[in-house]
Order: sequence, then C-alpha cells, then structure tokens
Amino acid sequence: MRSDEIGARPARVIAVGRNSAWIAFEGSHDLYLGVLPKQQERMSLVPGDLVLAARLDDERALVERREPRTFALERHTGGGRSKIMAANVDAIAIVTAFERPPFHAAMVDELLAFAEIQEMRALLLLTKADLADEASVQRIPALYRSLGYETLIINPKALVGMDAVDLALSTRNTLLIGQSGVGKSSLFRALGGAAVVGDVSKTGRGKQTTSSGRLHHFPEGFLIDSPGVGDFELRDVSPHELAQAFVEFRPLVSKCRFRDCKHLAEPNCAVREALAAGTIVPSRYDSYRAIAERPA
Ligand SMILES: Nc1nc2c(ncn2[C@@H]2O[C@H](COP(=O)(O)OP(=O)(O)OP(=O)(O)O)[C@@H](O)[C@H]2O)c(=O)[nH]1
Ligand SMILES: [Mg+2]
Ligand SMILES: [Zn+2]
Repeated sequence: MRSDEIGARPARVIAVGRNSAWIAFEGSHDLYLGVLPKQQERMSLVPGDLVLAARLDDERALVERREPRTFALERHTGGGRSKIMAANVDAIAIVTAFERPPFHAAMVDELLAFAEIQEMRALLLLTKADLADEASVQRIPALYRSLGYETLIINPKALVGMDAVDLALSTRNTLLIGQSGVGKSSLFRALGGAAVVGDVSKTGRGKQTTSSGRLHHFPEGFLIDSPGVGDFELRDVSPHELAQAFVEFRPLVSKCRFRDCKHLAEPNCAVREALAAGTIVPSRYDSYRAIAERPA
C-alpha cells in the first residue's frame, strides 16, 4: 500500500470548477480543494460524486479515485450536447415559476416524463405566486396534484413554505432543476446551502446566475443546486416508453385500435378521445406531441 493511501477516506464532491473540485470528508462540512493525481487528471467529477481522498494539508486533499455512481443525471439539449449534472441523486425537484419567467409546461412535462422513465421521485416546486394571477395559482398545482405529483407552492424570497419543502427534501438526495431565474439558488440558500466564492457569476445586468452545481448536506441526504437549464430533451425513448411516461396516458394506451399507436393521427386512439372528452388536459397532450414528433 502506498503511504498516501493509508489516510484515504470517503468524501463527497460539493462543487466543481473548470479544473478543480471541492470536497468534504464524510461527517464534516470543511471544504478541501481536491487535487487529482497526474494519471487521473481527466477523471471527471460532478456534485454528488463519492470519492476516496487523503488530506494533503489544511486546504487540499488528493483524490485517489471516484466510487461507482449509483445514478448520473445526464442532460441532453436541443443542440445535441450532453452534460452530467449530478451523481448519486434519487430525486429531482423541478423548480418553476408561475411568472418571470412564465410557466413553461413543455419543460415541466418533459422533466416529469424523464423522472418516470428513470423511476426517480419527482417533486414540483412552484415559485413567484406573488407575481401571478389567481387563476394560474389555482389551476397549475391542481393539475399536477391530480396526476399524483407532490406539488408545493413556495416563495424562497419571502421564505414562505420553507418548512414543507425542508420536510419533503431533507431525507433524499435531490437535484434542483429548472430554468434560470426561477428561484433555485434562493431556495438552496434558504435551506442552509452556502454560496461558495466562484459559484455565482454576475452578469451584465447584475443578476446572480449559478454557473456550476453546488451541494448542501442535510443530516440525512443532500441537495444540489444547478445552473438554469434553457432546454432539456429526453433521448433514446421508444414511443411505448414515452406514452407510459405521461402517467394519465397509461390506462388508455391498451385501448387504442392499433397496438403501435403513437397517439398522434391514428384513428380510434383512446388518448386522443380522452383529449377530446376533456379528461386529458390539452397542455399535457401538447407536451407529449412535441416530444413524439421531434426528429430523432
Ligand atoms: N417575487 C418573487 N421573487 C422570487 C421568488 N423566488 C425567487 N425570487 C427572486 O427571483 C430571482 C432569481 O432567483 P434565483 O434563486 O437566483 O434563481 P435561480 O433559479 O437560481 O437562477 P439561475 O441560477 O440563473 O438558474 C431572485 O431575485 C429571487 O429573489 C418568489 O417566490 N417571488
Ligand atoms: Mg441559481
Ligand atoms: Zn393512441
């Protein structure tokens, strides 16, 4: 055994910069700058990764290896790029505003479908009710609750709903995901997460935008803040899987006339009949259709 392996202990990756990673040893909140050995310089780390590391001094630790990931959340964009956002998470909290930016049903529904396909727990956290009209504040949460999704209305700026969201998140390993400006970092800080130097960049308009992920430990579980996603695309999903990922379509698909019905233009389609009858909400069907019709 090499001498530097003697002191190697498990540590969690808290934040990642361009060529660096901050880690915290299990049971401690002190941050160390992770140093990668020469032969491992290309080892990629993301928040949530578990590593084995040895303290070098008060500020630095040598990262010897990364433990296998139980789950890596990979994001695909319309531009054909992909990026691993977080490792070892078991839930996603989709953060979305009623207004500023306006509610984006297509993105919420695609993220919910993604969680269904990955068999992950998904929560919906709705912000900025104070800027929205009463009708939306009634309608949107009612829709998602009727589909069975845990949905909370919160205001991380005014600290409204923080106990409920703490209860919902604090025993899980959760990634906060959503568009820029919806309140992810405000929520992350309200739940005790720290903004580390270099973690936020000021844009020209003086707006603070998260430029890399950052992890906060709860006594059990953790929470990862992430940069806003402009778009998010499901990949490599069969038509059958996609229809199953829209939970209200599930009991209907076996009733379509054609077994390989894609629920787009086929006759005697139970999904489109439900849409016409009003039991499937148009915005949900539109979200489904946008994904189903997207060129592969
Ligand atoms: N009025 C109102 N403002 C809110 C609410 N939640 C967050 N904000 C404000 O929205 C702005 C953006 O919040 P952030 O927490 O930085 O948003 P973010 O999702 O982290 O954005 P990115 O890091 O760019 O992805 C801040 O000025 C917050 O104070 C809310 O419920 N109501
Ligand atoms: Mg942010
Ligand atoms: Zn059909």
